[in-house]
Amino acid sequence: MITYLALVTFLVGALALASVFVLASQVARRGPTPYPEVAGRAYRLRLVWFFAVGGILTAAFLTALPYVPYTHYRLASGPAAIQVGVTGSQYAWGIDGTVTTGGKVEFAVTSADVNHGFGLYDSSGHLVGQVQAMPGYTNHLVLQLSETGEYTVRCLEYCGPGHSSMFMTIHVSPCQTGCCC
Ligand SMILES: [Cu+2]
Repeated sequence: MITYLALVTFLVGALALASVFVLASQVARRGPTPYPEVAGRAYRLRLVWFFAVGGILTAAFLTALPYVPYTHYRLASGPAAIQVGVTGSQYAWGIDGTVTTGGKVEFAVTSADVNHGFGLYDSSGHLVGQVQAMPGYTNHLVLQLSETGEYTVRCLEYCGPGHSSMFMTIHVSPCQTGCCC
């Protein structure tokens, strides 16, 4: 099916391209057209193109906007049910708090020494969220975790010779009464 679709797409594209060449050669045979004759048409065509392309891009942008992957920005609008402090240091993570599913979890991430990258991975190895861990500054990452189990925190910014061993496991437990939504 895919091969057939690719063949049809190629043939249609090749035909369209060949048509453009044939049309261009026909127009070129007629010789140059005086500029004042075509100027008005060209300006009108340019205006049509401007609104057509602008309209298509605006529609595509507005359609895609709800699907942007930055869910934590949307989640950040309400209060988080669970507060978890995270401190990175060469070469370990310290965590203060318990993470559960259900409600919003706000990770307050900082560093005790140099810049680190806080990256939270689920049990399948997919990156759930990430934020910089910076000395003297706290970054807030709000997530809503749907699966219980073992999550892994890895450092995503090179911070020294022990960087590759800088990870920690977080156990995400089921939602208890009062932590949901
Ligand atoms: Cu690191």
